[in-house]
Amino acid sequence: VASSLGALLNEKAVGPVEDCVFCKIIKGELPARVVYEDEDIIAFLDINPAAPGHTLVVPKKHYKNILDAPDEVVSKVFLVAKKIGKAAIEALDAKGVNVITNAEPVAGQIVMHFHVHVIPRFKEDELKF
Ligand code: IU
Repeated sequence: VASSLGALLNEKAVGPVEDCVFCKIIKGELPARVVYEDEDIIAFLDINPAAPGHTLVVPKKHYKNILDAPDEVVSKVFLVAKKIGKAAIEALDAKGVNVITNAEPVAGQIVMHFHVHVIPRFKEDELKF
């Protein structure tokens, strides 16, 4: 019982985190250009896009990053990222996409609410990842 209780209490999801900009977007307290939304996930355009159509896919529950999120949340986020990548190719005539996530500041994570970047790529862009 102790170990199963411990595991249950170790659930990392927390309610909306004060001062978390993505929690505020999810609660509708900050505006965002939303491109997809369902019960668990929201996706919106990055405010500082690396390329046109750069989208962030975000679980509505707050997890710090991919390392903290349960597998089913990670799966859902990446499935939505795939859908958005295909939509970017269709709607924006992108030629490919980068699908990336940063975990921890040392890896470039700035917003500490798990998110996946979908970055449409165009033949003429010169981004390096
Ligand atoms: P990172 O993986 O944590 O480094 O990415 C954070 C992204 O969130 C980055 O691309 C920002 O431009 C983006 N962003 C945003 O879209 N809206 C915001 O209000 C803030 C950051 I703060």
